[in-house]
Amino acid sequence: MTEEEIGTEETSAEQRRFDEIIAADSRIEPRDWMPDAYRKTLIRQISQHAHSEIIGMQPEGNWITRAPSLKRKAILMAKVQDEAGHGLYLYSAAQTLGITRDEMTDQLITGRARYSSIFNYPTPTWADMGAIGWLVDGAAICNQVPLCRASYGPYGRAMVRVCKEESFHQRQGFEILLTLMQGTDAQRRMAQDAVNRWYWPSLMMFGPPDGDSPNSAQSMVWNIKRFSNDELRQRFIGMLVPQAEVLGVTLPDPELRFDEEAQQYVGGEIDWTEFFEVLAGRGPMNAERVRARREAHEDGAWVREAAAEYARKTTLRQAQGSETGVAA
Ligand code: FAQ
Repeated sequence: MTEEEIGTEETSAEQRRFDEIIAADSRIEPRDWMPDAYRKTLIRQISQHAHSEIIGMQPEGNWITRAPSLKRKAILMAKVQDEAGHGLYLYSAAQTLGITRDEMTDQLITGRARYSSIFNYPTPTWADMGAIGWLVDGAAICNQVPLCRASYGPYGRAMVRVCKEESFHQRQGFEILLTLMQGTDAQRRMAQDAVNRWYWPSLMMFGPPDGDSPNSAQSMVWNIKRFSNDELRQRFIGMLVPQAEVLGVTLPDPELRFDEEAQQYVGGEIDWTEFFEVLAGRGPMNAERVRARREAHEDGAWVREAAAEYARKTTLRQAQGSETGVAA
């Protein structure tokens, strides 16, 4: 047997082992062999997800200094910090696949990386904090609960904690809207206006319709995605309708109705032109979001340099200590 033939045989044995793990609905771990395309898809999805969490701090960060009370401010700060934490778990999960944090950051701040379309919309009023929590975190939970069972171990495990925190985020958003809806006419109008602006973009978070989703089929074979974009979007609409009734807000879709035959709510057509415009970088806030992230990265250069220097000195001290037998 030639060296090449041995190589092919080994690869197919590895491929068989990989296929068995997937077929058994078990988990692939960082040191396991995996096909290049699987690795690439995970790096793509997990890094985009991490970027979304980090860019997603900006729309709400905008209101931390203007939250209407100390209690609201404390809650909002905790939420935005949670999103930073989610970004960090996800960057770490992506790093286990062989991409560095520097590479991912560079892709983001040079505008080459995707992040969720939803974060390219402005937050002009306090009610936007309610609408983001209720709709954006609500959509995030709906999409991410099935990801807790993703076949790649570090991703699935990160999702478990992320989902627990997202459910607190969703409830705090619902409660902001409920308080506004029980307030003055002006507050009710402000809440309804925010729901009107965030409803359609939140449906777009689930990605393009199934027929235009090039990655779904393969990701479902690999047990990364468990449901299609349209299935999850449909589930989300079904969750929203009774919650909107409790809130007293109207979902801004005049065609929304309950289909007796399908036993589910069916909505009007989504404006996919808007979605693809945002993906192409032409949403209302795309340029501003990337600019703010780039500036924050540049402003933080001294922290990274100081940490690297501290690590260098610590390692040096430890090495000197072990040479002289003195603990560092
Ligand atoms: N925005 O073939 P598919 C959060 C891209 S939640 C931008 O269907 P796939 C919490 C897609 O990347 C938000 N791009 O792709 C929070 C692909 O582009 P590519 C983040 C989108 O991967 C709340 C192309 O379109 N959540 O952050 C979008 O199978 C409040 C074709 O699409 C996640 O990332 C979009 N909406 O399915 C934080 C969840 N949709 O790479 C702060 C994990 C699609 O081929 C405050 N991700 N694209 O050039 C996923 O579940 C999947 O990646 C999907 C897309 C469902 C998003």
